[in-house]
Amino acid sequence: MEAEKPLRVAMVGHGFMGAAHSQAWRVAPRFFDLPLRPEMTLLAGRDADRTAAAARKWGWTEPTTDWREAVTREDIDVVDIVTPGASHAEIAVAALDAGKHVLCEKPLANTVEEARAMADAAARAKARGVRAMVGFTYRRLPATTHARNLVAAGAVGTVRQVRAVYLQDWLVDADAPLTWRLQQEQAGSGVLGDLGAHIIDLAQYVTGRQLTEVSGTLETLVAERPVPDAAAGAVGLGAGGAGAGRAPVTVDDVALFTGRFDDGVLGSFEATRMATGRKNGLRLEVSGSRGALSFDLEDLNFLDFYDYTAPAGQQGFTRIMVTEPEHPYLSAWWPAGHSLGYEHGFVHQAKDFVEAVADGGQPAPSFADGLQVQQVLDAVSRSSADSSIWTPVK
Ligand code: SOE
Repeated sequence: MEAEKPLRVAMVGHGFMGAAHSQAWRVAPRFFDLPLRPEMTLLAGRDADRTAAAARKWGWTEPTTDWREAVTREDIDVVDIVTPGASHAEIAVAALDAGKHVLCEKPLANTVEEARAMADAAARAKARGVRAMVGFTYRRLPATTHARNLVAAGAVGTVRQVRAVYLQDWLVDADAPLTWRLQQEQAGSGVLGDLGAHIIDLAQYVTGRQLTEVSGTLETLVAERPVPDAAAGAVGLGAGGAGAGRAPVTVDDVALFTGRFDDGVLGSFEATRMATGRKNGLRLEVSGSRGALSFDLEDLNFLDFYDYTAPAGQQGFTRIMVTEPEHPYLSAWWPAGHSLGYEHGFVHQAKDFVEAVADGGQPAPSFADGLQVQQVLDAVSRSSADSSIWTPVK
């Protein structure tokens, strides 16, 4: 039954994440019985024509080139931030201080200081019934929540080790343009914050543990790239215009780090956009005393489980098809075996956010959770700056 009370949303930004969030706001109330009815009221962007086109394409009632409208207008209840990280803090703090609920894409910010300011603003706003959530959507796939539930139920026994990788290859071509994700001032970091943030959050979510110390290496493999003509002016890459040439890459291409969780368990992490042939290869494996769990985002309807307690002749990884109605989120969708996709994590995120806003609960992950991930990212970056972590072979 459709909710009566609207929840009027303004989204700031309209790139790849803008598309994913737009679909989520449109689809969530049609598959879940939500306590509030999301309304796609306002879309804010920098360029008037492109923002108007995006609003028409994705179903937003009104475009604007002034994001502050999202914060000041009385007919807006939620500000959904899908811009590059450089603007997350300014928009989120203004929105929370104005009494708007906020959903903000990952990573929460570009620095720990910005993330802390956002978490503080969220704490102030919470006292007034305003809620904030950071968008780590991979924890909202049925298989990852099922994995978390299995670990918590002791299915793998004592957790011994965690290993997580997030492998993409869209930067293997040295002539791939210098877009905002490759600029320190826009993105805060490279693959560390872009993909590393995902595996940090997911490893912590599935194991129910938090990282307390790390040792890492960041590397830039391609030192300069072509400046995209269209973006040259927009993201401060100089005069822009045709043939603006090449500019230095100011962020990491590869992030490798080890981590120790709060109970001493060790984890290994790799995030790269240079893994030739890997398109969206997030893999998480938890090794325990009684078994193991393995998740592959490129095969996201399945979870592999190994029962170490089974008779020797019956041991082997079992492919659990996580599509049964009793599995997380699935009762709203199709019969068993009909599969979900990348976009469903965003739909589940919108659903969980609306429910938390309606019942006054604390959406997870909170901005405090986002700050903790930012602190892990910052620790990896600081560790990488310390050359003493390398021991010469001799
Ligand atoms: C990077 O290519 C990227 O778009 C990330 O920024 C997203 O967070 C991830 O979901 C897909 O890959």
